[in-house]
Amino acid sequence: MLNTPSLTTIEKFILEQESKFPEATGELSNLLYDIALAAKIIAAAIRRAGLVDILGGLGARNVQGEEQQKLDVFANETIKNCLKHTGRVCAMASEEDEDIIPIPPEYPAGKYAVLYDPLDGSSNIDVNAAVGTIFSVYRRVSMEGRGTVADVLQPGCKQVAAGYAMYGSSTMLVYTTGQGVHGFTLDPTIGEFLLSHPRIVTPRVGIYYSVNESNFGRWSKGIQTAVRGLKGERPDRLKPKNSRYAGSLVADFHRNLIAGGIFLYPADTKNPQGKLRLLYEASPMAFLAEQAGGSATDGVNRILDIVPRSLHQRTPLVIGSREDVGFVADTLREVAERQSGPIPTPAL
Ligand code: AFP
Repeated sequence: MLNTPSLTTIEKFILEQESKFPEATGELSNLLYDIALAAKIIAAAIRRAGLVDILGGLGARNVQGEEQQKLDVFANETIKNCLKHTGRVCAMASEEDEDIIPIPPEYPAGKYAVLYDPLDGSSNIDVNAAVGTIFSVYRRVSMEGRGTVADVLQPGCKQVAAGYAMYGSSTMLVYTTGQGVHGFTLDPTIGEFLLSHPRIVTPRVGIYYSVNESNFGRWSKGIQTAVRGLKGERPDRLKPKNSRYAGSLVADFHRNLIAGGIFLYPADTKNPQGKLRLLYEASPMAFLAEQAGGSATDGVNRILDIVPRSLHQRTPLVIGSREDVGFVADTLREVAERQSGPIPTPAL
């Protein structure tokens, strides 16, 4: 007779976590399953992406005669379709949509607001490299009815859950509800996310630094000095690190989370506010980083304390192993002080 292995599915794990909070209604748990389902559907589409040239490219029609969608459009629609009818969500916001996404009038509105980047790093699709979906969940602040912009414009410290799906050599779902960070790997043979990385703790000091160094000439003096330090110019303060940059935040963040490291996307003369989006990229990753023992800053402020003013606001981002992020923040302050006098130390 075959033995049934004792596997922890994402459902079992979320239920066990929920049972620690007697007041929990199960709505957040169900919302996380909804997101996990969307991730499975997106993962299945990405697995077939390389076949597009064989089966028909963009603008081609599939066997039902429907036009094939670009994968980022597909991912965006998939998440909307997995969440809009559930009665758990009052509003959504997506990196792909200019405005807040209302819940259609035929469906009930719920108590959570969900923000997401449906396919982060999508330029990687063309070269068969890892991409991801990032999500962030807030409790609504409006009292009733359809959600409003105020429900999605909240500082990261108000998140009740955040995470990402990474579509790499395997598909993973990594999330936090403020009780540590947990990672699940999709077993494609049974279509289930199985607990593979319980309670992820990121090393205090990392071995990698990840930054697009082609921007070096466009950075501030402070960032240039800090990155030189990460490479080994400050052996008194920091062991030299190895460089790794995938150009996909999810892939770079995930590697650094597990192995230890720091990711930077600073402001530069081309992107004076930074390139990454506060609500869809920086805040959810900052929640995960802090829950795993790391930290995240825009160089001066803790990312989770930044109060957003607009849906697509950008921010510089320095995120990862706590001591490495501290090194960069210290260096930025030292260089700024040399240029203009003493600056108060921010809390990280
Ligand atoms: P895309 O989704 O447009 O590929 O952007 C990805 C991203 O937002 C983030 O995932 C990467 O870390 C970063 O941009 C890469 O930007 P550079 O190509 O400027 O290095």
